[in-house]
Amino acid sequence: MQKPILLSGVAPSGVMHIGNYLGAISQWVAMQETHSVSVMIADLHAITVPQEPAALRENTLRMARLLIACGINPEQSILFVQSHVPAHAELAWILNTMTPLGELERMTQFKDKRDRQSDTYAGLFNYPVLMAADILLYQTDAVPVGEDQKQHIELARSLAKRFNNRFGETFKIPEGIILKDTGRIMGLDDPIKKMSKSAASANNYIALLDEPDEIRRKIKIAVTDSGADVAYDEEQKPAISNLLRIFSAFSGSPVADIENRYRGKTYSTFKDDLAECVIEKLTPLRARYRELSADKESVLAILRAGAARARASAEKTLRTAQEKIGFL
Ligand code: ATP
Ligand code: LTN
Repeated sequence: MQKPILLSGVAPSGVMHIGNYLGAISQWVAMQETHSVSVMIADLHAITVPQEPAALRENTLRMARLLIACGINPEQSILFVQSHVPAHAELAWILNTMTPLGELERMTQFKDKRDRQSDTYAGLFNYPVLMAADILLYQTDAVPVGEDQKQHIELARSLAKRFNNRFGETFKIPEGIILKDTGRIMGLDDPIKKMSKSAASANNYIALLDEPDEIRRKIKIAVTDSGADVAYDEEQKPAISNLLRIFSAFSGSPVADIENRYRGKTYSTFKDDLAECVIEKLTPLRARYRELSADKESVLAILRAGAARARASAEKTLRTAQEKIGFL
C-alpha cells in the first residue's frame, strides 16, 4: 500500500534554531518511517523579504546540509529546492486568482512581517498562496509544522476545497500536524513570544550549530520567573515551563518526571543540566554538518535528484489543474 504523503518546508535563512527543530524538523525525521516524505527548501518564500544573492545561495546549500545532518535521509526522502520545480510558481498563480483578499489580510504572520519591513511587497502578501500551492501539488496528506503556520494550512485547505467544488476533485485536503508540547517553543529572552531567528538578539534562541559554550551561556542568561521552584505552570511560570518543555523534548522524559527530579533544587542546577542535555543532542548533528560541508558536490547532486523526483509528481497535478480550468 502506498504510504501517506508528507510535505513540509523551511525557508533558507542563515540560522536554524531548536524551535524549528523541535516543532517541525524532528517530526519530519521521525515520520520518514511511516510516510513518503518530501522536504522543500523554500527559496521562493525567502525572497518575499529582500535577500542578498550570494547569501541566499549559500544559505540554501547550508540548509540542505543542516536538514541532512538532522536526519532527513535523501535516499529515502525527497529533499529539494522550491525554485527547481517551476510548478510551484505556476500553481500559485492559479490559486491567487481564487483567493479572496480578505483571507490574506487576516494572516497574522503577514501583519507581523510587514511591521518589521521598511517596504512591503506583493510577494509577502501572497506568500500563503504559494505555500498552499507547495502543499497541494503533491496531493499531500500531512503537513507537520510549528504552530505559527496553522493559519496558512487552513488557507491551503480552504483553497483546495474551493477549487474542487468549482472544477471537480483535483486536490487532496491536507491535514496540518502541530505538536502540543513543542509546536511553539518560546524565546529564551522573552517567554511570551515564540523563539525566532529574526529576534533582535541571538540570545533569543539556541541555533543548531551553536558551540557548547555558547549553549551554556545562552541557557545561563535565559529569563526565569519569580519564585524558586522548577514547576510547570504556563500562566505563572512561562519561562520555566518553556525550559521544561525543551528539556523534556530533548531528553525524552515527561515534564512531570523532570519536575520531580528538580524539586527543592535551584534554577541554576536545572539550567546547568538542561544545557548539558541540549549539548549532548546537538553535538553529533554539528559533527555531521561539518562532514557534509567538505563535500559540496554530493549535496548538489542530492538536490538535483530530489528536484527531478519532485517535478514528476508536481507536474502531474499541475497539468490536471490546468485542464480543469480550461487552459488549451
Ligand atoms: P522565524 O523563526 O524567523 O519566525 P520562520 O517561522 O519563518 O522563522 P522557518 O524556518 O520557515 O521559520 O520555519 C520552519 C519550521 O519551524 C516551520 O514549520 C515553523 O512553524 C517552525 N517553527 C518556527 N519557529 C518555531 C518555534 N518557536 N517553535 C516551534 N516551531 C517553530
Ligand atoms: N512558510 C513556512 C515554510 C513553508 C512551508 C511550505 C511549510 C513554505 N512552504 C509548505 C509547509 C508546507 C514557514 O515555516 N515559514
